[in-house]
This record gives sequence, structure tokens and C-alpha cells, in this order.
Amino acid sequence: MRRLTSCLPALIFVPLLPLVGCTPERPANTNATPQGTTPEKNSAKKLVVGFSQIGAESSWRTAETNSIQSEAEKRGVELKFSDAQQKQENQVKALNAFIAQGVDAIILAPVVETGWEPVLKKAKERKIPVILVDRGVKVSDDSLYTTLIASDFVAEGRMAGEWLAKKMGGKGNVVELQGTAGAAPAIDRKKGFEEALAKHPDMKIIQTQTGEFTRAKGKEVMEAFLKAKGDDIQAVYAHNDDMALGAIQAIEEAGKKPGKDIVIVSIDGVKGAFEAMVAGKLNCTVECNPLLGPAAFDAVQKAVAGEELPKNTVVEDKVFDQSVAKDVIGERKY
Ligand code: GYE
Repeated sequence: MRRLTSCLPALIFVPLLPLVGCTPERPANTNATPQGTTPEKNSAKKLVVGFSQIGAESSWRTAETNSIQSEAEKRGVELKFSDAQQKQENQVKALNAFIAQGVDAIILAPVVETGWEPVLKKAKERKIPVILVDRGVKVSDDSLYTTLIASDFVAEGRMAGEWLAKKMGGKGNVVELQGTAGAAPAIDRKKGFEEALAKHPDMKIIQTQTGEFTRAKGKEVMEAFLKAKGDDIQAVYAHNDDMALGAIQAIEEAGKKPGKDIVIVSIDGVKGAFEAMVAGKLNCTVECNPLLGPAAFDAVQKAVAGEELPKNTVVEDKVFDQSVAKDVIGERKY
């Protein structure tokens, strides 16, 4: 997806590919206004939406859950919430339950990219629109979901790599803490970062491993990196702030100064990252806005009304480093 300039407000939705002629079909049990009937008849029925969330692995994820739950409440939508504890089979079970219950729409944050076709086919057969938030899926037929509302993870990885290359003067060894294996953000953030580093032959990734987007695993993997490569490490690239915060703990416990002896760049832009930048322990974070509730329910309401939706809506991201952290930390919303 094309990179968006970073001078726009923090959260702007940019439809990328207008959906031509693929108006999502109305769910069989919709309260949407069938053509030619008066909307009033349908306005009374409360929308029922199933939300399959990945888990609560990071503060970013918690912020996303809060945004969707509070937006549902604000709009008087009945939200059936399911926490999959990081397991795709739990998400598939939840989607099957939502379909059996005949919800009006489904919001899905897919833990990994593949393995969704059978259950998405069932939702499509029941004319239940599926709104993807935050992570995409790989399917042979993209009419199996209505729309994807997410950041451009490749751009995020590229921005992180470009920032680090500038900070390091184009040279140094990097260790990489990857997100969840098979997850769109992990795959694409790695891709974007490697694209940026390809322009700097004196920078290389000397160790890379998943830290599963969690602080605890990020610390554990960083401890192993330090044992294996200690003084050869000049920088850390973490696919999310929670793993970066874990790495900071490991670096301190190894007697080194995070943010100084080892430069650290990560992605998400959560409050903890700004606090670490103000303390001089994290050098840069690339924002990935989790406050997707309003956009998700705009899409739900359009879909159940049978309106056209863009296939992709890209959430605008910005780069924040220590030079601005103190000035903006007070206005951060998550
Ligand atoms: O970066 C991380 C969360 O899917 C973009 O998942 C999201 C990622 C986010 O656990 O903190």
C-alpha cells in the first residue's frame, strides 16, 4: 500500500481501493432498510454485532478493545465480545457462534493471515458482513470480507528502518524482535524494515526472533540476544512497544544503557513508549493507531444498510522520537 505523508492529523482514514459494484449483500437477518421500504420500520431494532478479538497481549490491543467496546455502547449496539487468547481456533469458533446466532455484522481482528476461508464463506452465505480491523487476511476471493481498516504495516517498518539508519549514520548491527508468527503486522513490518536497510549495506540484522508482541517474551528474547551477541549489538528493532519495553528491562539488567549504548526503535506509539522516550530509554516509536471503534462501526452501519465500502481503509501513522516526546505525551489518547 502506498505510503501516506506524515504531516496529516494522527488519525485519518484514506480509502485506497473503491469497491466497484461489490456492494456487500445485506445480511438475511439485517435490520437494514430493504430497497423501497421506509427506514423507520428498521430503525427500532438494535444492531447486534459479534467482535472476535485476538486477546490482550499488549497495551495496544487493550486500547483497541476499549475503543470498539466504548463505541458500541455509544451507538447503542449490542456487542457480543470474544477474547481468543491468541488462538485462531477460538476465533473461528466465535465466528461460527456469531453466524449461528444470526448477528447483523462481525468485526474481526484476525490473529494470523491464513485459514479463514471456510468460516468467511459461511458468513457470506448468511449475508453477514465481516469488517476486518487492524490486521488483514490472505483469501482467494476478497468478497469474503467487506472491508479492512488497518495501518500500512510495510510503511511502518520502512519508517522505523529509515529513522534508525539516519540515527546510526547508516551503520551498525541490529537485533529484531518480531511480532506473532504469521500475523500481518509481523510479516509486513519485517518486510518494510528490510526494504529500508537494503539501502544501507553497513547495517545488518544479526539476530531475529519472535517476541510474540508481549513485554515478557520480548525481555526473554532480548536476554538471549545479549548473551549471544552482547557487545556486537548497536540497535534493537521491536515490532511493537511492549516488546521494546521488555528489551529495555533486559538491557538494563545486563548493565547497559538502553537508548544510549543500544538504540531502540519500535512501533505502536502507546503511552508507555512515550514515557520511555521521555526517560531517554527508547529512541523512537512509529504510531499505529488502535482507536478503530468509530471507523469500525461506521463501516458496520454502512454494510448493513447495503452501502458500498472501500475494500481497504488505511489508518494514517506518524513517527515520534525523543525530540518531541515531552511535548506530545500529554495529548496522547492511548
Ligand atoms: O502492533 C501489537 C498488537 O495488530 C497492529 O498487535 C496490531 C499489533 C500491535 O499486539 O501491539
